[in-house]
Amino acid sequence: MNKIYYKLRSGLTINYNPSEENYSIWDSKEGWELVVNKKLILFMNAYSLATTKETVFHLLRDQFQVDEKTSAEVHEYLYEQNIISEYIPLETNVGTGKGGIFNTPVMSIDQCLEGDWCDLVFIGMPYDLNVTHKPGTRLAPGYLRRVSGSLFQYDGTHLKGAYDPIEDQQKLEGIRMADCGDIHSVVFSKNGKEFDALEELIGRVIRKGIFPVTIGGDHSISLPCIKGVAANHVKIGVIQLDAHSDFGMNSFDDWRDSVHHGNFIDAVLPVENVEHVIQIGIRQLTQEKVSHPKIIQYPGKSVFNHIEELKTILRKDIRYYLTIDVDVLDPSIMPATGTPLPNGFSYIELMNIIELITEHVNLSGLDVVELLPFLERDIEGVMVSEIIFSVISKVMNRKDQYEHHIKNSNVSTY
Ligand SMILES: [Mn+2]
Repeated sequence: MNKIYYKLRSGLTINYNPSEENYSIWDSKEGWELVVNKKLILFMNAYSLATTKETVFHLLRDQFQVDEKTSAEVHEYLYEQNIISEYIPLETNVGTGKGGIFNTPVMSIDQCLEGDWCDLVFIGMPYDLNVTHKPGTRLAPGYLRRVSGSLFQYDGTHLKGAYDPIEDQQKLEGIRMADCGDIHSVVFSKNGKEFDALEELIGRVIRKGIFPVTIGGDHSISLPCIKGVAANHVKIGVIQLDAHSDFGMNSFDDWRDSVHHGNFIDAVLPVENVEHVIQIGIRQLTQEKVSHPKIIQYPGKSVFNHIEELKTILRKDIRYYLTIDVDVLDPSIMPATGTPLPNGFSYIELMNIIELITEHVNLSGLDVVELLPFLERDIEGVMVSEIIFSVISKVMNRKDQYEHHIKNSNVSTY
């Protein structure tokens, strides 16, 4: 039979009141306070590490001659008062749930960050207030959670990953993943606190050495992602696969008033430690030519004529963030997007670029944006799932190297 473990709840504060000669326990989260005697505090201490009821009884019997009946009563009391709660050790907890991207377990971000078991998290950002044309990308995270399982089913118990018959290779073997759900709000506000929440979340994930995969949402959600990644590295580069440059040579007084999905790069460029933004696939018509010292652009499919040049531009000594706007693909294969443009990448062209990028740089994060799903059909969702699978399996393949950098750089990786 499985043992049941209990553990002291986190966030409790103990105060000694000298005048009353008693103690009080205060829960800062829920706001209650409970006056208790010293003996109960000693009882509570016994649960500071996850333990069983029986272990606590044996401990306290030897120390304070507590009998079994009293021990059981006090245990019940602590449990009813919500001072101790059941504890499920992570090793058995991870992987039992389902419902996330690739059927990964859905769990809180605190669970993802506890210990060092987690390699990769999916984050949903169902935000499309910043579209200039057609909303609906907010539905993409939920849609991908439903559809992605038909491409790959994560098995958190055996961690076998998946066998790819084309490359004759086992992928994502031993990699632990979770889905920490959506950044949520009853009502989203334009460039509001949900952006701050996403930025902070990405920062926490990065500092833990976990690879974040954010599912948009419109393209403006890349701004908080990039800021969160940039804040935790000395320098980063951004690689943007997109039909549109999302850049207009604007300087914003307040980005919160002005940023939308067609200009968010204007807010990325001033981020000091963003070394450069490499734009691939751009084919949108603009009023006039615009350029910026930090932007390196390979319009349309021109990148394929400049592969060697690109390899020399991609730096080995900095980290990169990859943002994939699905409209980089040709609308004949990817019509599920808000602002499609003809003559985009074929699927294999996109895969070739992804291969080149993942081989030549160290990625610190990925987002996939602008997927505006036709909810009644799965094909575009499966395609985007395969794009995500392709990037993460290549990045995780290099995980040893990745961890090496984290360990040797004290939080801030180069
Ligand atoms: Mn875009």
